Amino acid sequence: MGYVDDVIKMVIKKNPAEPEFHQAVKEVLESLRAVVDANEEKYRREALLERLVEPDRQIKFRVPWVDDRGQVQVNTGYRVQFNNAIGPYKGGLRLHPSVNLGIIKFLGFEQIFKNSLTGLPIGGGKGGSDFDPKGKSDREVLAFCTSFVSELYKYIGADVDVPAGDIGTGAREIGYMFGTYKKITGSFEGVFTGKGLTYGGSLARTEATGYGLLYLTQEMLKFNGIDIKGKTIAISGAGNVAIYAAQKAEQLGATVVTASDSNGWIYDPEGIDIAALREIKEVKRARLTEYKKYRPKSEYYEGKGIWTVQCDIALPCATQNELTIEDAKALVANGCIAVAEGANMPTTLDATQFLQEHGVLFAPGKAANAGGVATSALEMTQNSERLSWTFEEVDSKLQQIMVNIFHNIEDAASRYNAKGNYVVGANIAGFEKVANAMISQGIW
Ligand code: NDP
Ligand code: 2IT
Repeated sequence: MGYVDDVIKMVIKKNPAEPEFHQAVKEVLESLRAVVDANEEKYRREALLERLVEPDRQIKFRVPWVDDRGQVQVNTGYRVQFNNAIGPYKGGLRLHPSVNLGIIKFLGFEQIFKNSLTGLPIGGGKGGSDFDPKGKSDREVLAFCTSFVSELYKYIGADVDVPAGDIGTGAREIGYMFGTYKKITGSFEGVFTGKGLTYGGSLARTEATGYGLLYLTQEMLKFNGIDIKGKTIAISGAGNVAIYAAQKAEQLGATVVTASDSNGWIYDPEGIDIAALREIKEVKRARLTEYKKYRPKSEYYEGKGIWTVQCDIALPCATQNELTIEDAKALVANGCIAVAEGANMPTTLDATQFLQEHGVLFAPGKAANAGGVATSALEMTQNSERLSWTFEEVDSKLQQIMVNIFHNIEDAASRYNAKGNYVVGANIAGFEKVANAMISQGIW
Protein backbone atom coordinates (compact mmCIF):
# COMPACT_ATOMS: atom_id res chain seq x y z
CA MET A 1 0.00 0.00 0.00
CA GLY A 2 1.12 3.55 -0.70
CA TYR A 3 1.60 6.35 1.79
CA VAL A 4 -1.82 7.91 1.03
CA ASP A 5 -3.64 4.61 1.71
CA ASP A 6 -1.66 4.05 4.91
CA VAL A 7 -2.65 7.45 6.25
CA ILE A 8 -6.34 7.09 5.30
CA LYS A 9 -6.42 3.74 7.09
CA MET A 10 -4.75 5.24 10.15
CA VAL A 11 -7.23 8.17 10.24
CA ILE A 12 -10.22 5.82 10.18
CA LYS A 13 -8.75 3.62 12.90
CA LYS A 14 -7.69 6.51 15.11
CA ASN A 15 -10.88 8.55 14.74
CA PRO A 16 -13.77 6.08 14.78
CA ALA A 17 -17.35 7.38 14.46
CA GLU A 18 -16.28 10.47 12.52
CA PRO A 19 -17.57 9.58 9.02
CA GLU A 20 -17.62 13.16 7.70
CA PHE A 21 -13.99 13.64 8.73
CA HIS A 22 -13.03 10.36 7.02
CA GLN A 23 -14.84 11.52 3.87
CA ALA A 24 -13.04 14.88 3.78
CA VAL A 25 -9.63 13.27 4.40
CA LYS A 26 -10.23 10.63 1.71
CA GLU A 27 -11.23 13.22 -0.87
CA VAL A 28 -8.17 15.37 -0.22
CA LEU A 29 -5.53 12.65 0.16
CA GLU A 30 -6.73 10.58 -2.78
CA SER A 31 -6.42 13.57 -5.06
CA LEU A 32 -2.92 14.29 -3.76
CA ARG A 33 -1.61 10.90 -4.91
CA ALA A 34 0.44 12.28 -7.81
CA VAL A 35 2.16 14.89 -5.61
CA VAL A 36 2.71 12.46 -2.75
CA ASP A 37 4.11 9.74 -5.04
CA ALA A 38 6.61 12.23 -6.46
CA ASN A 39 7.82 13.13 -2.93
CA GLU A 40 7.04 9.92 -1.05
CA GLU A 41 10.37 9.37 0.68
CA LYS A 42 10.66 12.93 1.97
CA TYR A 43 7.02 13.20 3.03
CA ARG A 44 7.11 9.84 4.81
CA ARG A 45 10.29 10.72 6.69
CA GLU A 46 8.77 14.04 7.74
CA ALA A 47 5.41 12.37 8.53
CA LEU A 48 3.89 15.25 6.60
CA LEU A 49 0.49 13.65 6.01
CA GLU A 50 0.22 12.35 9.59
CA ARG A 51 0.86 15.90 10.80
CA LEU A 52 -1.65 17.34 8.31
CA VAL A 53 -4.54 15.13 9.46
CA GLU A 54 -3.98 15.67 13.21
CA PRO A 55 -5.32 19.05 14.44
CA ASP A 56 -2.91 21.32 16.33
CA ARG A 57 -5.50 21.11 19.12
CA GLN A 58 -9.19 20.47 19.65
CA ILE A 59 -10.99 22.30 22.41
CA LYS A 60 -14.29 21.00 23.79
CA PHE A 61 -16.20 22.73 26.56
CA ARG A 62 -19.45 23.03 28.52
CA VAL A 63 -21.83 25.87 27.61
CA PRO A 64 -24.50 26.35 30.29
CA TRP A 65 -27.15 29.07 29.82
CA VAL A 66 -30.57 29.95 31.22
CA ASP A 67 -33.65 29.73 28.96
CA ASP A 68 -36.71 32.00 29.11
CA ARG A 69 -38.45 29.71 31.63
CA GLY A 70 -35.53 29.97 34.03
CA GLN A 71 -34.35 26.44 33.19
CA VAL A 72 -30.60 25.88 32.84
CA GLN A 73 -29.64 24.29 29.50
CA VAL A 74 -26.27 22.70 28.74
CA ASN A 75 -24.68 22.56 25.28
CA THR A 76 -21.24 21.47 24.09
CA GLY A 77 -18.87 23.97 22.50
CA TYR A 78 -16.00 23.14 20.13
CA ARG A 79 -13.05 24.87 18.51
CA VAL A 80 -10.69 22.80 16.40
CA GLN A 81 -7.49 24.69 15.59
CA PHE A 82 -6.29 22.56 12.73
CA ASN A 83 -3.28 24.16 11.09
CA ASN A 84 -1.64 27.60 11.32
CA ALA A 85 1.31 27.04 8.97
CA ILE A 86 0.35 29.96 6.72
CA GLY A 87 -1.52 32.28 9.11
CA PRO A 88 -3.73 32.51 12.20
CA TYR A 89 -6.49 29.91 12.47
CA LYS A 90 -9.55 31.12 10.57
CA GLY A 91 -12.96 29.55 10.10
CA GLY A 92 -16.60 29.77 11.05
CA LEU A 93 -18.69 28.68 14.02
CA ARG A 94 -21.59 26.35 13.27
CA LEU A 95 -24.62 26.38 15.57
CA HIS A 96 -26.81 23.40 14.73
CA PRO A 97 -28.12 20.41 16.73
CA SER A 98 -26.20 18.01 14.43
CA VAL A 99 -22.80 19.45 15.44
CA ASN A 100 -20.29 16.99 16.88
CA LEU A 101 -16.50 16.70 16.91
CA GLY A 102 -16.32 14.79 13.61
CA ILE A 103 -18.30 17.47 11.77
CA ILE A 104 -16.17 20.28 13.17
CA LYS A 105 -13.03 18.34 12.22
CA PHE A 106 -14.18 17.78 8.64
CA LEU A 107 -14.95 21.48 8.32
CA GLY A 108 -11.64 22.51 9.92
CA PHE A 109 -9.68 20.16 7.65
CA GLU A 110 -11.38 21.53 4.50
CA GLN A 111 -10.73 25.04 5.74
CA ILE A 112 -6.92 24.54 5.65
CA PHE A 113 -6.92 24.06 1.86
CA LYS A 114 -9.70 26.56 1.16
CA ASN A 115 -7.90 29.29 3.06
CA SER A 116 -4.67 28.46 1.27
CA LEU A 117 -6.45 28.78 -2.10
CA THR A 118 -7.54 32.35 -1.31
CA GLY A 119 -3.88 33.38 -1.54
CA LEU A 120 -4.25 35.22 1.79
CA PRO A 121 -2.36 34.46 5.02
CA ILE A 122 -4.94 32.44 6.98
CA GLY A 123 -4.69 29.00 8.59
CA GLY A 124 -7.53 26.50 9.10
CA GLY A 125 -9.92 26.13 12.03
CA LYS A 126 -13.59 25.62 12.78
CA GLY A 127 -15.88 25.57 15.77
CA GLY A 128 -19.45 25.63 16.93
CA SER A 129 -21.96 23.99 19.19
CA ASP A 130 -24.96 21.67 19.19
CA PHE A 131 -27.05 24.68 20.28
CA ASP A 132 -30.05 25.26 17.98
CA PRO A 133 -30.77 28.98 17.50
CA LYS A 134 -34.03 28.14 15.69
CA GLY A 135 -37.08 29.18 17.71
CA LYS A 136 -34.98 30.80 20.46
CA SER A 137 -35.65 34.34 21.67
CA ASP A 138 -32.98 37.03 21.21
CA ARG A 139 -32.37 36.88 24.96
CA GLU A 140 -31.77 33.13 24.83
CA VAL A 141 -29.37 33.51 21.90
CA LEU A 142 -27.54 36.24 23.85
CA ALA A 143 -27.35 34.00 26.92
CA PHE A 144 -25.88 31.16 24.86
CA CYS A 145 -23.38 33.38 23.00
CA THR A 146 -22.20 35.02 26.23
CA SER A 147 -21.59 31.66 27.88
CA PHE A 148 -19.94 30.23 24.74
CA VAL A 149 -17.42 33.08 24.44
CA SER A 150 -16.75 33.24 28.19
CA GLU A 151 -14.80 30.00 27.57
CA LEU A 152 -13.77 30.42 23.91
CA TYR A 153 -12.10 33.82 24.54
CA LYS A 154 -9.08 32.08 26.11
CA TYR A 155 -8.13 30.47 22.83
CA ILE A 156 -8.78 33.18 20.21
CA GLY A 157 -7.34 36.59 19.26
CA ALA A 158 -6.77 38.78 16.21
CA ASP A 159 -3.35 37.15 15.54
CA VAL A 160 -4.21 33.74 16.97
CA ASP A 161 -7.61 32.49 15.81
CA VAL A 162 -10.41 34.51 14.22
CA PRO A 163 -13.85 32.82 14.16
CA ALA A 164 -16.75 33.90 11.91
CA GLY A 165 -20.24 32.79 10.83
CA ASP A 166 -21.46 29.48 9.43
CA ILE A 167 -24.79 27.63 9.64
CA GLY A 168 -26.85 29.22 12.42
CA THR A 169 -24.28 31.95 13.12
CA GLY A 170 -25.05 35.26 11.45
CA ALA A 171 -24.68 38.95 12.24
CA ARG A 172 -26.75 38.75 15.44
CA GLU A 173 -24.65 35.95 16.95
CA ILE A 174 -21.31 37.49 15.88
CA GLY A 175 -22.39 40.79 17.48
CA TYR A 176 -23.17 39.11 20.82
CA MET A 177 -19.92 37.12 20.71
CA PHE A 178 -17.79 40.14 19.84
CA GLY A 179 -19.42 42.12 22.66
CA THR A 180 -18.65 39.37 25.16
CA TYR A 181 -15.02 39.08 24.04
CA LYS A 182 -14.56 42.86 24.31
CA LYS A 183 -16.14 42.93 27.77
CA ILE A 184 -13.96 40.11 29.15
CA THR A 185 -10.64 41.09 27.61
CA GLY A 186 -11.08 44.87 27.36
CA SER A 187 -9.59 44.62 23.88
CA PHE A 188 -11.31 46.06 20.78
CA GLU A 189 -9.70 43.94 18.10
CA GLY A 190 -10.62 42.11 14.91
CA VAL A 191 -11.11 38.81 16.70
CA PHE A 192 -14.31 37.86 14.82
CA THR A 193 -15.25 38.58 11.20
CA GLY A 194 -18.72 39.12 9.84
CA LYS A 195 -19.09 41.95 12.37
CA GLY A 196 -21.70 44.69 11.98
CA LEU A 197 -20.71 47.65 9.81
CA THR A 198 -20.69 50.10 12.75
CA TYR A 199 -18.02 48.19 14.69
CA GLY A 200 -15.41 46.93 12.25
CA GLY A 201 -17.34 44.73 9.85
CA SER A 202 -16.52 44.80 6.14
CA LEU A 203 -18.89 45.87 3.42
CA ALA A 204 -19.69 42.93 1.12
CA ARG A 205 -18.86 40.25 3.73
CA THR A 206 -22.57 39.37 3.98
CA GLU A 207 -22.79 38.86 0.24
CA ALA A 208 -19.29 37.43 -0.23
CA THR A 209 -19.78 33.66 -0.18
CA GLY A 210 -22.75 33.71 -2.55
CA TYR A 211 -21.27 36.35 -4.84
CA GLY A 212 -17.91 34.58 -4.86
CA LEU A 213 -19.60 31.30 -5.79
CA LEU A 214 -21.10 32.96 -8.85
CA TYR A 215 -17.85 34.70 -9.81
CA LEU A 216 -16.04 31.35 -9.78
CA THR A 217 -18.87 29.55 -11.57
CA GLN A 218 -18.95 32.25 -14.25
CA GLU A 219 -15.18 31.97 -14.77
CA MET A 220 -15.32 28.15 -14.96
CA LEU A 221 -18.12 28.34 -17.56
CA LYS A 222 -16.34 31.07 -19.54
CA PHE A 223 -13.13 29.02 -19.62
CA ASN A 224 -15.16 26.16 -21.06
CA GLY A 225 -16.80 28.39 -23.67
CA ILE A 226 -20.20 28.76 -21.95
CA ASP A 227 -22.09 31.98 -21.12
CA ILE A 228 -23.91 32.02 -17.77
CA LYS A 229 -26.47 34.47 -19.14
CA GLY A 230 -29.83 32.84 -19.82
CA LYS A 231 -29.03 29.70 -17.84
CA THR A 232 -31.48 28.07 -15.41
CA ILE A 233 -30.02 27.52 -11.95
CA ALA A 234 -31.19 25.31 -9.09
CA ILE A 235 -29.99 26.50 -5.68
CA SER A 236 -30.53 24.64 -2.40
CA GLY A 237 -30.62 26.30 1.00
CA ALA A 238 -32.23 29.59 1.92
CA GLY A 239 -29.59 31.04 4.21
CA ASN A 240 -26.70 33.45 3.83
CA VAL A 241 -24.93 31.60 1.02
CA ALA A 242 -28.05 30.67 -0.97
CA ILE A 243 -29.67 34.14 -0.84
CA TYR A 244 -26.65 36.04 -2.16
CA ALA A 245 -25.80 33.33 -4.69
CA ALA A 246 -29.32 33.76 -6.06
CA GLN A 247 -29.00 37.54 -6.09
CA LYS A 248 -25.73 37.51 -8.04
CA ALA A 249 -26.99 34.80 -10.41
CA GLU A 250 -29.93 37.00 -11.34
CA GLN A 251 -27.64 40.02 -11.76
CA LEU A 252 -25.60 37.95 -14.21
CA GLY A 253 -28.71 37.20 -16.26
CA ALA A 254 -29.48 33.65 -15.09
CA THR A 255 -32.81 32.46 -13.68
CA VAL A 256 -32.84 30.83 -10.23
CA VAL A 257 -35.80 28.49 -9.90
CA THR A 258 -35.42 26.84 -6.47
CA ALA A 259 -34.58 27.34 -2.79
CA SER A 260 -34.87 24.95 0.17
CA ASP A 261 -34.71 24.65 3.93
CA SER A 262 -34.54 21.59 6.13
CA ASN A 263 -38.32 21.02 5.78
CA GLY A 264 -38.84 21.33 2.02
CA TRP A 265 -38.20 23.24 -1.18
CA ILE A 266 -39.81 25.75 -3.50
CA TYR A 267 -39.97 25.76 -7.29
CA ASP A 268 -40.63 29.09 -8.95
CA PRO A 269 -40.02 28.64 -12.70
CA GLU A 270 -40.27 32.38 -13.45
CA GLY A 271 -37.40 33.08 -11.06
CA ILE A 272 -37.19 33.27 -7.28
CA ASP A 273 -38.33 36.58 -5.77
CA ILE A 274 -35.20 37.41 -3.80
CA ALA A 275 -36.72 40.32 -1.87
CA ALA A 276 -39.42 37.94 -0.63
CA LEU A 277 -36.86 35.27 0.26
CA ARG A 278 -34.81 37.79 2.22
CA GLU A 279 -37.85 39.04 4.12
CA ILE A 280 -38.92 35.50 5.04
CA LYS A 281 -35.45 34.34 6.11
CA GLU A 282 -33.53 37.43 7.27
CA VAL A 283 -36.34 39.48 8.82
CA LYS A 284 -39.08 37.05 9.90
CA ARG A 285 -36.75 34.05 10.48
CA ALA A 286 -39.70 32.00 9.14
CA ARG A 287 -40.06 28.80 7.09
CA LEU A 288 -40.11 28.57 3.29
CA THR A 289 -43.79 27.57 3.33
CA GLU A 290 -44.38 31.35 3.68
CA TYR A 291 -43.07 31.90 0.14
CA LYS A 292 -46.37 30.93 -1.49
CA LYS A 293 -48.00 33.98 0.11
CA TYR A 294 -45.66 36.18 -1.93
CA ARG A 295 -45.72 34.10 -5.12
CA PRO A 296 -49.01 32.16 -5.37
CA LYS A 297 -47.96 30.43 -8.60
CA SER A 298 -44.84 28.89 -7.05
CA GLU A 299 -44.85 25.28 -5.84
CA TYR A 300 -43.80 23.99 -2.41
CA TYR A 301 -42.69 20.39 -1.83
CA GLU A 302 -42.11 18.77 1.55
CA GLY A 303 -38.85 16.87 2.04
CA LYS A 304 -36.17 16.15 -0.57
CA GLY A 305 -36.33 16.25 -4.38
CA ILE A 306 -34.85 19.62 -5.27
CA TRP A 307 -32.30 18.12 -7.70
CA THR A 308 -35.03 16.59 -9.87
CA VAL A 309 -35.85 19.96 -11.46
CA GLN A 310 -34.70 20.81 -14.95
CA CYS A 311 -31.61 23.04 -14.65
CA ASP A 312 -28.36 23.90 -16.45
CA ILE A 313 -26.43 24.61 -13.26
CA ALA A 314 -26.84 23.24 -9.72
CA LEU A 315 -25.49 25.14 -6.71
CA PRO A 316 -25.89 23.16 -3.45
CA CYS A 317 -25.76 25.82 -0.70
CA ALA A 318 -27.31 24.13 2.37
CA THR A 319 -25.24 21.45 4.09
CA GLN A 320 -22.96 18.40 3.78
CA ASN A 321 -24.01 15.33 1.77
CA GLU A 322 -27.23 16.91 0.48
CA LEU A 323 -26.49 15.87 -3.13
CA THR A 324 -26.35 12.07 -3.42
CA ILE A 325 -25.70 9.64 -6.25
CA GLU A 326 -29.45 9.51 -7.06
CA ASP A 327 -29.51 13.31 -7.25
CA ALA A 328 -26.43 13.29 -9.49
CA LYS A 329 -28.13 10.82 -11.84
CA ALA A 330 -31.26 13.00 -11.99
CA LEU A 331 -29.18 16.11 -12.74
CA VAL A 332 -27.28 14.37 -15.55
CA ALA A 333 -30.50 12.95 -17.01
CA ASN A 334 -31.96 16.47 -17.05
CA GLY A 335 -28.97 17.91 -18.92
CA CYS A 336 -27.18 19.74 -16.09
CA ILE A 337 -23.78 21.05 -17.29
CA ALA A 338 -22.20 22.39 -14.09
CA VAL A 339 -22.27 21.90 -10.33
CA ALA A 340 -20.50 24.32 -7.97
CA GLU A 341 -20.56 23.81 -4.21
CA GLY A 342 -21.65 26.78 -2.12
CA ALA A 343 -21.91 24.59 0.98
CA ASN A 344 -19.03 22.59 2.47
CA MET A 345 -18.90 19.02 1.10
CA PRO A 346 -22.56 19.00 -0.07
CA THR A 347 -21.86 16.32 -2.70
CA THR A 348 -21.13 12.73 -1.68
CA LEU A 349 -17.94 11.16 -3.07
CA ASP A 350 -19.79 8.79 -5.41
CA ALA A 351 -22.03 11.61 -6.68
CA THR A 352 -18.98 13.79 -7.41
CA GLN A 353 -17.37 10.98 -9.35
CA PHE A 354 -20.56 10.30 -11.31
CA LEU A 355 -20.93 13.96 -12.28
CA GLN A 356 -17.30 14.21 -13.39
CA GLU A 357 -17.51 10.97 -15.38
CA HIS A 358 -20.56 12.34 -17.19
CA GLY A 359 -18.80 15.53 -18.26
CA VAL A 360 -20.44 17.86 -15.74
CA LEU A 361 -18.10 20.73 -14.78
CA PHE A 362 -17.61 20.36 -11.02
CA ALA A 363 -16.22 23.07 -8.72
CA PRO A 364 -15.55 21.79 -5.17
CA GLY A 365 -16.56 23.88 -2.16
CA LYS A 366 -13.05 24.62 -0.99
CA ALA A 367 -12.59 26.63 -4.19
CA ALA A 368 -16.15 27.69 -4.99
CA ASN A 369 -17.20 28.97 -1.55
CA ALA A 370 -13.83 30.49 -0.61
CA GLY A 371 -15.15 34.01 -1.24
CA GLY A 372 -16.63 34.16 2.27
CA VAL A 373 -13.43 33.46 4.13
CA ALA A 374 -11.41 35.51 1.63
CA THR A 375 -13.55 38.53 2.42
CA SER A 376 -13.20 37.74 6.13
CA ALA A 377 -9.45 38.03 5.58
CA LEU A 378 -10.06 41.39 3.88
CA GLU A 379 -12.06 42.40 6.98
CA MET A 380 -9.02 41.45 9.10
CA THR A 381 -6.81 43.63 6.90
CA GLN A 382 -9.16 46.61 7.25
CA ASN A 383 -9.27 46.10 11.04
CA SER A 384 -5.46 46.01 11.20
CA GLU A 385 -5.08 49.24 9.27
CA ARG A 386 -8.11 50.77 11.04
CA LEU A 387 -9.76 51.70 7.77
CA SER A 388 -12.86 50.59 5.90
CA TRP A 389 -13.00 50.10 2.20
CA THR A 390 -15.98 50.80 -0.06
CA PHE A 391 -18.32 48.06 -1.21
CA GLU A 392 -16.93 48.33 -4.74
CA GLU A 393 -13.34 48.02 -3.52
CA VAL A 394 -14.06 44.85 -1.53
CA ASP A 395 -16.26 43.37 -4.25
CA SER A 396 -13.64 43.93 -6.95
CA LYS A 397 -10.94 42.29 -4.78
CA LEU A 398 -13.33 39.37 -4.21
CA GLN A 399 -13.91 38.99 -7.95
CA GLN A 400 -10.18 38.97 -8.61
CA ILE A 401 -9.60 36.38 -5.88
CA MET A 402 -12.27 34.04 -7.28
CA VAL A 403 -10.97 34.37 -10.85
CA ASN A 404 -7.44 33.64 -9.59
CA ILE A 405 -8.65 30.60 -7.62
CA PHE A 406 -10.27 29.16 -10.72
CA HIS A 407 -7.12 29.57 -12.82
CA ASN A 408 -4.89 28.19 -10.06
CA ILE A 409 -6.97 25.05 -9.67
CA GLU A 410 -7.27 24.64 -13.43
CA ASP A 411 -3.51 24.99 -13.75
CA ALA A 412 -2.74 22.56 -10.91
CA ALA A 413 -5.06 19.95 -12.44
CA SER A 414 -3.35 20.32 -15.82
CA ARG A 415 0.15 20.15 -14.30
CA TYR A 416 -0.70 16.81 -12.70
CA ASN A 417 -2.28 15.27 -15.76
CA ALA A 418 -5.87 15.70 -14.59
CA LYS A 419 -7.09 18.47 -16.88
CA GLY A 420 -10.62 19.59 -16.06
CA ASN A 421 -10.66 17.78 -12.71
CA TYR A 422 -11.09 20.77 -10.42
CA VAL A 423 -11.31 18.59 -7.31
CA VAL A 424 -7.78 17.34 -7.89
CA GLY A 425 -6.68 20.85 -8.89
CA ALA A 426 -8.12 22.50 -5.76
CA ASN A 427 -6.65 19.94 -3.39
CA ILE A 428 -3.19 20.06 -4.97
CA ALA A 429 -3.06 23.85 -5.24
CA GLY A 430 -4.29 24.27 -1.65
CA PHE A 431 -1.88 21.63 -0.34
CA GLU A 432 1.29 22.86 -2.09
CA LYS A 433 1.50 26.12 -0.16
CA VAL A 434 0.66 24.57 3.22
CA ALA A 435 3.11 21.67 2.71
CA ASN A 436 5.88 24.06 1.76
CA ALA A 437 5.20 26.26 4.82
CA MET A 438 5.10 23.24 7.16
CA ILE A 439 8.36 21.81 5.83
CA SER A 440 10.10 25.20 6.01
CA GLN A 441 9.13 25.73 9.66
CA GLY A 442 10.56 22.49 11.06
CA ILE A 443 8.83 19.73 12.93
CA TRP A 444 5.67 21.03 14.63
P1 NDP B 1 -27.41 29.53 7.15
O1 NDP B 1 -27.64 29.08 8.54
O2 NDP B 1 -27.53 30.96 6.82
O3 NDP B 1 -28.38 28.74 6.17
C1 NDP B 1 -28.34 27.35 6.07
C2 NDP B 1 -29.43 26.91 5.12
O4 NDP B 1 -29.27 25.53 4.84
C3 NDP B 1 -30.81 27.08 5.71
O5 NDP B 1 -31.72 27.32 4.67
C4 NDP B 1 -31.05 25.72 6.36
O6 NDP B 1 -32.40 25.40 6.53
C5 NDP B 1 -30.39 24.80 5.37
N1 NDP B 1 -29.91 23.62 6.11
C6 NDP B 1 -29.07 23.59 7.14
N2 NDP B 1 -28.90 22.34 7.60
C7 NDP B 1 -29.68 21.58 6.84
C8 NDP B 1 -29.92 20.21 6.82
N3 NDP B 1 -29.38 19.35 7.69
N4 NDP B 1 -30.77 19.75 5.87
C9 NDP B 1 -31.34 20.61 4.99
N5 NDP B 1 -31.14 21.93 4.97
C10 NDP B 1 -30.32 22.41 5.88
O7 NDP B 1 -25.96 28.98 6.75
P2 NDP B 1 -25.01 29.44 5.56
O8 NDP B 1 -25.82 29.85 4.38
O9 NDP B 1 -24.02 30.35 6.12
O10 NDP B 1 -24.24 28.07 5.24
C11 NDP B 1 -24.67 27.15 4.26
C12 NDP B 1 -23.52 26.25 3.85
O11 NDP B 1 -22.47 27.06 3.31
C13 NDP B 1 -22.87 25.45 4.98
O12 NDP B 1 -22.39 24.23 4.46
C14 NDP B 1 -21.68 26.32 5.38
O13 NDP B 1 -20.67 25.55 6.00
C15 NDP B 1 -21.25 26.82 4.01
N6 NDP B 1 -20.44 28.02 3.97
C16 NDP B 1 -20.84 29.18 4.58
C17 NDP B 1 -20.08 30.32 4.48
C18 NDP B 1 -20.52 31.63 5.05
O14 NDP B 1 -19.80 32.62 4.86
N7 NDP B 1 -21.65 31.71 5.72
C19 NDP B 1 -18.79 30.31 3.79
C20 NDP B 1 -18.49 29.07 3.12
C21 NDP B 1 -19.28 27.98 3.25
P3 NDP B 1 -33.08 25.52 7.96
O15 NDP B 1 -33.32 26.99 8.17
O16 NDP B 1 -34.33 24.74 7.87
O17 NDP B 1 -32.12 24.94 8.94
O1 2IT C 1 -16.89 27.66 5.67
C1 2IT C 1 -16.45 28.82 5.63
O2 2IT C 1 -15.51 29.14 4.90
C2 2IT C 1 -17.09 29.82 6.50
N1 2IT C 1 -18.04 29.49 7.18
C3 2IT C 1 -16.54 31.22 6.56
C4 2IT C 1 -15.36 31.29 7.48
C5 2IT C 1 -14.83 32.67 7.74
O3 2IT C 1 -13.89 32.73 8.55
O4 2IT C 1 -15.30 33.66 7.18
